[in-house]
Amino acid sequence: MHIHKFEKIWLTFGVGALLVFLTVLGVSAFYLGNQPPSCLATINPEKVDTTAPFNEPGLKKVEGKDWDYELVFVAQAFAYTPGTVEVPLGAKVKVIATTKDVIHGFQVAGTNINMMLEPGYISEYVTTFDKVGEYLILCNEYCGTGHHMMTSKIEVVE
Ligand SMILES: [Cu+2]
Repeated sequence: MHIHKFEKIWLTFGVGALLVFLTVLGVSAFYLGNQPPSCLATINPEKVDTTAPFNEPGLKKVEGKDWDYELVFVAQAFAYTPGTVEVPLGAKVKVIATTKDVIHGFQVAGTNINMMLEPGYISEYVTTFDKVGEYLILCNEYCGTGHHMMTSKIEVVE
């Protein structure tokens, strides 16, 4: 079978790109331990209100961990609890969130926090807030008639 020279170059490039991609993915997942924000911790979605830490949503200072604060959010149609939260500037925060009903999004505009909240799963993301300002939290998964009103706010203060 005759394969044209350009065809060969293109095939080599395609297969090479795939191998590079799989190598990067493999190193990231199995060596660096990167995982999706909601793949390990589970929760009974009917008992969110009585399960720690979701029985006390909001910001909490923690000791002896890799982060200084834990910021707990509960999502349900069509709101987040808490509605507004203040975070001190420069704080290393672990955002912990789940949903009580359907799938919701959890995107913090202007940051790289963008998680999907799935019923039965806990989504987590560790970040540092190093700029003062107001950060809008939006739902980016269509969840029903009030979806467009589903917001919350993080205020980073000195
Ligand atoms: Cu929504």
